[in-house]
Amino acid sequence: MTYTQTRGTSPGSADEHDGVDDVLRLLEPDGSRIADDTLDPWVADVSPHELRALHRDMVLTRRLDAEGVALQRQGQLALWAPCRGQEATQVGTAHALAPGDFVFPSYREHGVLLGRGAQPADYVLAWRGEEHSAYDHTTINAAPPQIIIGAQSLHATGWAMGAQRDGSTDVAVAYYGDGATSQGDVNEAMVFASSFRAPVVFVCSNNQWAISEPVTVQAKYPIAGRAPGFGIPSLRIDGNDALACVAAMRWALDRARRGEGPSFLEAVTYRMGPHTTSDDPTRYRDAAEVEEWAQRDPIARLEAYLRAEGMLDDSGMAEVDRAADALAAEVRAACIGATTRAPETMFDHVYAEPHSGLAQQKAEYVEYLAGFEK
Ligand SMILES: Cc1ncc(C[n+]2csc(CCOP(=O)(O)OP(=O)(O)O)c2C)c(N)n1
Ligand SMILES: [Mg+2]
Repeated sequence: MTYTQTRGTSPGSADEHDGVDDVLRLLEPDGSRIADDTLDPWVADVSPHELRALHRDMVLTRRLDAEGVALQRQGQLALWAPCRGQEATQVGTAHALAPGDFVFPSYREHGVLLGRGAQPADYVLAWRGEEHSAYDHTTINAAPPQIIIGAQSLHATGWAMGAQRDGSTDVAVAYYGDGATSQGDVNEAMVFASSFRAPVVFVCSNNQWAISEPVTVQAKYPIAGRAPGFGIPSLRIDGNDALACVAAMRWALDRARRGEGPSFLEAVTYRMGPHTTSDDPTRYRDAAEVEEWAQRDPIARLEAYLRAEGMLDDSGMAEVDRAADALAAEVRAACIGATTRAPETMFDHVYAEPHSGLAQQKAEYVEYLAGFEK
């Protein structure tokens, strides 16, 4: 069996491996371009146009994320899970996908949805409680944001096994966090994916925290290092380097399309904000740590590279900022202008066909609601 064992996967103590610099990268935190034998071949053809698109989508994601937080603070959304700091992982990996691929995101993957072509309402309606699910999955090829930690890894593996049986070259992608790798679901999904050589990519966004638990408590060995034990090759990449994320994802997708089965990416990144709008991270982490990671900002890094290469200037930046503000305004309008449907319509799309049990539940619920009108 062939494993791709890379940096961060050799045996050793936790102390040797919790280093965030033990990763593959193409852009240093200051934006300078470095070579990497594993990643370089996968981005040799990336054009200035694509690089600018990556940067633009990252700026749009950050702006959209800030709008989500603001809408929650103003009482327009029940909850929001901020992705600030994780834009390179999300936008970079999504950028490498083909239209037929299908993503299974967590609740934090706003930049992945942007990459799939989500519409303004798609980001907010579920968080406002207007929809069970956020969007039409067949339009953007994305499953609903998963709240049950790690469950989407099983759904992605099942979808991939279906695609495999259809003889398709489409690939499933499961996005989950560092904390999710401690869940049984994720480990079961990896066993199935490996056993059936399912065309699935596992993208683990190691943002250093699972709510208030630091990754160092639950991972005494690099998370990417676990995958070869399942027979799944892995790469541990700098998740704040958009170019490295594109490269690694292309590597993984290519393996899947060629029938070589699953791959695992550990994208080492940082959750710059709270876990959700219900969380206060100052209770459990130091300001110094947040400040340290601010120096590794994924957007500033790509911006510095593009400016140094003459691919971006002030007027280009101003245009991107205008586009970001326009998206935020559209998201806000979609949120505030949403029509609240009758509560009993929540039964409408649970099953493809109606059945008597569901009809009974709906009738009981309507009767229950009527009790409040007296
Ligand atoms: C099965 C399950 N257990 C517990 C929770 C509560 N919970 C919500 S988010 C979270 C932490 C997840 O951390 P991680 O996988 O690192 O993802 P991140 O939130 O950092 O993106 C937990 C324990 C849940 N939603 N589902
Ligand atoms: Mg996490």
